[in-house]
Amino acid sequence: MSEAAGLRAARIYVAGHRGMVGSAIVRRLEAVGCTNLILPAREALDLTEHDQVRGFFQKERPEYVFLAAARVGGIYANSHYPADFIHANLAIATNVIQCAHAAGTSRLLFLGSSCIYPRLAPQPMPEECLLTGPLEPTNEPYAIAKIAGIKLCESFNRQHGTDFRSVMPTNLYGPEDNFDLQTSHVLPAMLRKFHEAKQAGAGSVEVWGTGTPRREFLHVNDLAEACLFVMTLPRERYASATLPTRSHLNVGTGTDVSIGELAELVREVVGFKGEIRFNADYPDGAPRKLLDVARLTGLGWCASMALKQGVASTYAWYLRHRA
Ligand code: GFB
Repeated sequence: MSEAAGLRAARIYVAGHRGMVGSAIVRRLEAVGCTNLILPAREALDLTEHDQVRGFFQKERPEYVFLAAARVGGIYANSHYPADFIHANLAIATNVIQCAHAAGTSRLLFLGSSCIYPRLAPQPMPEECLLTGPLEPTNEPYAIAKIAGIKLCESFNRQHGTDFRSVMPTNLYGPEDNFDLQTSHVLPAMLRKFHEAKQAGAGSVEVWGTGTPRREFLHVNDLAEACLFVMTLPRERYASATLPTRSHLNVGTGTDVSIGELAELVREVVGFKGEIRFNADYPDGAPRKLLDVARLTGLGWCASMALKQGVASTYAWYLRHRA
């Protein structure tokens, strides 16, 4: 059976299936003909509770697991709730990975984040610069939990011969994103701020920081496609593509923009005519985060959604569902 046919026939659990990333993975799985999806109600399973997770895995015995569940947020949320970020993400990773192994899951894909790399990593950041320098302080607790997730997968593979893989996505955006101005990431925050300023006839919009940090933005539908691509790579192919560590693969677009350029783009898409004001009292965070995506492109996958098109379609989604 081909890898794709194997996935279609399998019992698949998408952890975090109600979030932006998990719901995009579910849409993609359904689009390629996967019908055997295990999607428990949020109230029925708390992934930070080991006994609940063990009971769920023993009962459902998923063959494939996409581990997209996480406590996530932007620079403000990461800085203000560090205990929640490290605790919830460590608990989710240890519970799901250990219980998947105990229940005989054949393949698992753990989703991390580009903030696992050192604050001053070489740009673009290759997979092998993991653990080569200090992390960005605004999200160190979250990054440590994500690094632990990678190392859990790597260690279970080494000790138990499992086939647990990891992908590190760059900054994501798209439908089902969080548009709360305190806890969201920059792109949904800007869509909402510019939209509300336009509606109110305001003269300016405040953007946090200096506008000089650079970020790479990947549409969540592209990420979902990449996740299925990596999940269905033959085992030896994944192993050789991730040498020497055999630990993880970056997922990004290969291009970045400054926060100032992003603000201009969002202003244009929303149609706001006023000014952009940068407030340097807010932190900038990492000066630049651009992933080196050579390994994934070498395997045959690259992102297809242009940033302007992705921002426009996300704005349309926001208008329909959240405005
Ligand atoms: O998206 P963001 O919160 O996360 O911020 P990070 C990116 C940049 O946008 C920072 C600026 O320089 C912010 O100061 N920014 C400007 C804004 N205006 C706004 C705004 O209204 N809201 C927000 N949120 N930012 C996160 C990490 O870092 O990235 C997480 O904290 C995770 O751990 C995530 O890795 C992908 O890119 O700085």
